[in-house]
Amino acid sequence: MKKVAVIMGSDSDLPVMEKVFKKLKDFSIPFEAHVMSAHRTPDRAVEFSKNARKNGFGVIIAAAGMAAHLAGVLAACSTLPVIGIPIKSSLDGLDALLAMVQMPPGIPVGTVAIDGADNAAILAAQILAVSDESLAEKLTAMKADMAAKVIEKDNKLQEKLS
Ligand code: RP5
Repeated sequence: MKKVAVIMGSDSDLPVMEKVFKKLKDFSIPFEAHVMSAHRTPDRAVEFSKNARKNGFGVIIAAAGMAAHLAGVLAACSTLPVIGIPIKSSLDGLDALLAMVQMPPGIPVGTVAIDGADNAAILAAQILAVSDESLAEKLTAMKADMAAKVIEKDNKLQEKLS
C-alpha cells in the first residue's frame, strides 16, 4: 500500500494531528509524519513534496495554522492529492481555512474543516482504497458501525418520547 505523508507546520499542531495518526493506525495505513514549514523551512518542504511520489507516498495530508501556505506549497510541487487541515491557531482558524481553500485554479488542496483531523485521515484512506479492496472493506465497516450508532440513538430517543 502507498504511504500517507502527514506534514504539519509546527509541533504546536500535534494535539490535532495525533487524531490523524490514530485513525491511520486504525486502518493499518503506513504513514510518515514530519514538521515542515512553508515559511520557516521552505526548501525542505519543496524537496519533500517533489520527491513524495517516487518515495512511495500516495496522499499528502498537510496541516497548518495562521497564514497557512504549507498545503498549497506542497500541492504546487507534486501531482499527489493534497488534503489540507486548517489549524485553529489564530482568528478561530478562519485565516488558515481561507488560505487553504482559496487555492488558484490548477493547484487544488482538498480542504477539510478547521481542525478536521478525522475527516482528513478518512479521506486519505478513501483515496488509497480506490485501488485497495481490503481498505475499502474497512471503510464500509466503519460506515456500517456509524449507521448502527445513529439508529441506536434514534431508538433511545423514541423510547424516551413514548
Ligand atoms: C503555523 O503557524 C503552524 O502550522 C502553527 O499552526 C502556527 C504557529 O506555529 P508556532 O509558532 O506554534 O510554531 O505555521
